[in-house]
Amino acid sequence: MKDLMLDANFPRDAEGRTYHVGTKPGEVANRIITVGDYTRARRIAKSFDGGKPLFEHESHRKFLTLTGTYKGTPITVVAIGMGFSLVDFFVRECRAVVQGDLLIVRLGSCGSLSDRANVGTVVVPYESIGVLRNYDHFTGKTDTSSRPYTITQPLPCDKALHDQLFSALQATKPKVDANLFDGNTNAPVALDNIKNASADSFYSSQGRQSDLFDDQNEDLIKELQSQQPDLQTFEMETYLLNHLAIAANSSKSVTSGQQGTMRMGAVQMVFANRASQAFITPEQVEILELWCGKAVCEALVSIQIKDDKVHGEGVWS
Ligand code: R1P
Repeated sequence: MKDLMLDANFPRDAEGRTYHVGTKPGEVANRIITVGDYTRARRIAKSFDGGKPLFEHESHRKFLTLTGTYKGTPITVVAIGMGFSLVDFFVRECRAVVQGDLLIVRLGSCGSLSDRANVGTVVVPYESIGVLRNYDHFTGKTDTSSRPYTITQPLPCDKALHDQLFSALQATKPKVDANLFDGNTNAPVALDNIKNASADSFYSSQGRQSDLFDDQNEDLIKELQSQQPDLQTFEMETYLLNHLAIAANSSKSVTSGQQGTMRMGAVQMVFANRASQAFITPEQVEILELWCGKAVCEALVSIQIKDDKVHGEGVWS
């Protein structure tokens, strides 16, 4: 941090830059793609008009924001890192600097639970459940009937975004060398109508086994699959995005009409298959990220939102 922050409740500098993401009004578009890492963010920005962003900012906390236009419409990519707490920083701080409706799509990697979604497959989930470690259970500070993991009810992704994402993926599917995808001439494949689970750990709450910690997760995957038969993917962000959209849309600022709504979608690239132990190659990753980056831009600009007539003043004007 180099600038003086004002307001301890929601810290910003004198120009309105937020404390962690570090952007101010006019630097973030109403259509946002969020990703885990910088390489993916820069690959997506290759689909922007002119092949590059018009604005970029790397914050002291390592959030990377790239804003440009796609077919003339402003669009922003934010690389946030991993997990629920960074999603919370990202969504709340971007909401604070953008007026009007927000469309947010997470383009992330995931693990799959079976051969239905093999490595190299791209999945568009329609809903997500949360799998959360029940901390009190491990310290005995709860009743004896407690479970080591809390499995939430599913929360939906936005239906229109889900459908547009899947059709854009099909429309932009690249022709690839089948040798790069184990001889599968139909690869890479996109699947829709999949259920996702977002976990609060890459390890314990995704059922990975360890002798180094008491995780009590030997039966977790079986339990999840029996409760949620459509469940195919594990990652660490989508559930909280869907939850924050509900929280934002029921807030005073939205119900009073002062602020626009928030809608979430997700595209998940299968990097690992937990059943077969297969893992994606760097060549496959590059193909998927370029393909999905373009498809997500297409889907985002195909959906009309309230602010489309003017786009407001910004780095894109
Ligand atoms: C774990 O390796 C990370 O990869 C997935 C998970 O959700 C988690 O954030 O997403 P990204 O590829 O977007 O980082």
